[in-house]
Amino acid sequence: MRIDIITVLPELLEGPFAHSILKRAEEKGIAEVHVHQLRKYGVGKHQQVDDYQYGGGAGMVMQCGPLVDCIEDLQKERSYDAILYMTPDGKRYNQSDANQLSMLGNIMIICGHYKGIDQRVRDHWITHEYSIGDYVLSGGELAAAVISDSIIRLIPGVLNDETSALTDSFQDDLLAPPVYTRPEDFRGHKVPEVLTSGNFKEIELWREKQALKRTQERRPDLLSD
Ligand code: 6GU
Repeated sequence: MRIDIITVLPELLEGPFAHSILKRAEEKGIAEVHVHQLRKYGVGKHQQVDDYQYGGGAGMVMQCGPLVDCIEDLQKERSYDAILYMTPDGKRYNQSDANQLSMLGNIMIICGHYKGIDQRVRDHWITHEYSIGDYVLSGGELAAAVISDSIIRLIPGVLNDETSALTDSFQDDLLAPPVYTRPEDFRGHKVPEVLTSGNFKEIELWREKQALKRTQERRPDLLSD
């Protein structure tokens, strides 16, 4: 898998990809992430990428020209299975979207800023629009990092047994059950007895019940879907 991210703030993406599971995936050659500075395609002395909006109103809009030049430069090198635009008015991103995207080969992600990007780019170049929740971020970069992480960790070979995605919350539309580690008694707070019983059938049953209870209490919407 290859992910190309287009942004005016590449620095914002350095941290997430330099560490942990994403770095391991890159080292294993399973996934690669390339970040592109949109300003290289900007116009004039100041390499401008935005302008005032038609019809008036506060806030700048990212222009078609630099974005489409950058997209098409990348498309000259390879074809893309999806061109994502990160925006608060996109579809609310979930685990099912992550599962589907993780099966693709080449993905491009456009990070919006200011009032967003010219609608014509959305209409004619973007294939998917995602929001990562009902709140507003200053730009799409952090959302692009979140989505990239959620996709890459699902690719076979990225995670090992210990970090396996199969037992994640949401993977079966249930939240994950509570987990405990040593010591068995911490300041009088004890680990549920069943977990130290050695009875694996009972343990599995307890975990299923806890997952269901937690989902009913915290996210009943997941059960009704
Ligand atoms: Cl994808 N972008 C921005 N700017 N804000 C968001 C978002 C995306 N998802 C939730 N809030």
